Amino acid sequence: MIKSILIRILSLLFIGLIFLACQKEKKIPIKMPATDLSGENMIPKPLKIIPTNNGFALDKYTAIYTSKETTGFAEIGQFLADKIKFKTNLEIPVNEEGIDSIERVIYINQSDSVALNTPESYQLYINKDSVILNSNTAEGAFRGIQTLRQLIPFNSNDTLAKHQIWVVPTGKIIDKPNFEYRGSMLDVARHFFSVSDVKKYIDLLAYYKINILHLHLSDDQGWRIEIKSWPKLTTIGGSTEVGGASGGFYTQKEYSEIVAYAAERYITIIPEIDMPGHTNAASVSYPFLNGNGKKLKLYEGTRVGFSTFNTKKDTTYKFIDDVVNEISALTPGPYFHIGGDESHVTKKADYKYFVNRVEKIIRKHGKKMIGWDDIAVADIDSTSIAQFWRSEKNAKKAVKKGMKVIISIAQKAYLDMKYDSLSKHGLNWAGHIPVDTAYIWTPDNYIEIPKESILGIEAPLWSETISDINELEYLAFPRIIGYSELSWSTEENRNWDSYKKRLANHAPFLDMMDVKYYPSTLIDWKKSKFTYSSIKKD
Ligand code: TNX
Repeated sequence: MIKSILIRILSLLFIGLIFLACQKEKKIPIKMPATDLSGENMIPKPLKIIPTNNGFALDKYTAIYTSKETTGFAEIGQFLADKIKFKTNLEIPVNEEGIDSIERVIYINQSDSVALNTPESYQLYINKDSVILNSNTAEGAFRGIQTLRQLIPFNSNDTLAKHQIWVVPTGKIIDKPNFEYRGSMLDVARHFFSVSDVKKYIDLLAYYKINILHLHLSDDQGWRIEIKSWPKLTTIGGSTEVGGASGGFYTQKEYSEIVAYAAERYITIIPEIDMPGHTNAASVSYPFLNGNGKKLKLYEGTRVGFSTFNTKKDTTYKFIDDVVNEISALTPGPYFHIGGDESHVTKKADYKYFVNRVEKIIRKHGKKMIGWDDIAVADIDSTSIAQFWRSEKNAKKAVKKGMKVIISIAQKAYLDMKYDSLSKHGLNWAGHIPVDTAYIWTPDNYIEIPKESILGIEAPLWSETISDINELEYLAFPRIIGYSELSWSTEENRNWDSYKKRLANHAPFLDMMDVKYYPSTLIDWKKSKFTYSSIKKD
C-alpha cells in the first residue's frame, strides 16, 4: 500500500519534472538577432517594405491557421506548409486546434479591407510572434505566400535556442502588381514537353508571381492536344516534331491536369491554336483544310510562313468551331489565343476575313480572343487583345481600335534568343538578349503605348532549339525572373544593380529546384551547398 502510494507520488513528480523541463525549453525568451527586411532578396520587389528590425522564429513551435470560410485559404496554408517542409524539413501543422506547444502562428486571413484594392493585393505583417497575411482573395493570399517563402532563410540558426530556428526578418510589406497579366509562353509544338516538365515550369513561375502560362499547342511541326471530334490531329499531326523525334500530345485528361495544377497555383492557362498560318500539321491530318494548293507532308524543319488554312470553305470554320469548343470546355480561363502570325501565303483580304470570322467563333464560346500583333489589320472588336511581338505599326493600330496589348517584343522579351554568341541554345534573329538587356527596359511606356492600354507582359519561349527540360531551363532562367519583376514591380522599384544582387541570391533556390539555369557572368551567383539530390526527401 505505502509502496504503491510512493510509486504514485514518484511518478507524478517525474511527470511534473518532465512538464517543467518542457516548459523551460519553450519559455526561455529567444533573443533574436537584428534584421533588415528591406535588405532581403525578394523578386519581384514588393511595392512597399517597412522593416522593424526584429525576428520571427520559424521553428517546431510554429503553426499555420487560415480563414476557413473563403475557398482556397486552407489549401494555401497547406501549400505553404509543404514548401516549408521541403526547405527546412519542419512539419508545420495547418488549422489544427488545441496543440499546447504552439508559440507562434502564421495566420492567412481573408480581409475585407478596401486598402487591398486589386485581386492580387496583399499585406504581410511579420511580428516577433506572429505573421499575418491579409488579402481579400485567395489569389492575393497565394501571391503573398510566395513573398513569405522567399523570406525564409535556407539555413537555420542553431545558436539562438536548443532547437533549430529559421529567422524571418520582421516588418510590414504592402504589395500589389503593376500589371494584371504576367506571363510566359511555352511552345510545345516545335518540341513536345511532357506534363511533368510543364508542371515543373509552372511551379517555378508561381514562385515569381507569374500568373499566365500560354501554351502554343499547334504549329507546322505538330498538333499537341487531343480533339475528340477530329482524332487524326493527334494520331497524324502529333506524331512529329523538329529534328525528327516522335512528337507527342496531351490527351484531354492530361491537358485538364495541367490546367488544374496551374489553377492551384493561381496561374491561368491560355491555349493557342495558331491559324491560318502555322497549320501544316493540321492540314496534313485533314487535307481539306489546306489552302496553299500544294501537296503536304509532315514537316520537321524550322521554316515559317509556308502553310495556310483554306479561308474560303465553311468546313474550315466548322472544324475551328469544334476545336475551339472542345478546348474552351476544358479551359476555365477567359482567353483563347488564335495565333495569326506570319500567314505569308494567305492573301491579305482572306486573312482579314478569316480573323474576323474566327473572332466570332471565339466569342460564341465565351472567350476573349488574343492574337499575335498581325491580327490588328483585321476588323476586330475592342475586347480582343493583340500580343505585340514585332510590328509597332500593328501595336499602335490595336491601341487605336481600343484593344489591349500584351508586350512581348522579340528584341527584349523573347526567351528563345541566345544570351550571347556562345549560347548553347537559342536563335538570334532578334539579336542577343543577355540578362541585363532582358531587364533594363521599360514596358510601361514602350513606344508610347499608354499604360491603360497595356494588359501586361509575356515572355515567349519558342522551342525550335530546345528539346528537353534542361534546355528549356537554360533559356528561361534566369531571364524569366527578370520579366517577373518587370511585370509585377513598379518602375520606381526596378533597378538593375539592386536586381542583380538579389538575383545572385536566388541561386540556392534554383539549385534546390534542380533548375539548370544559364550561369551568366553578369551575375555574381551565390554559391550554394544545395543540390536537388542532396535535399530531395522521398
Ligand atoms: C517567330 S513570334 C514566330 C515563331 C517562331 C519564333 C522564333 C511569332 C509570333 N512567330 O513562329 O518560333 O519567331 O523566335
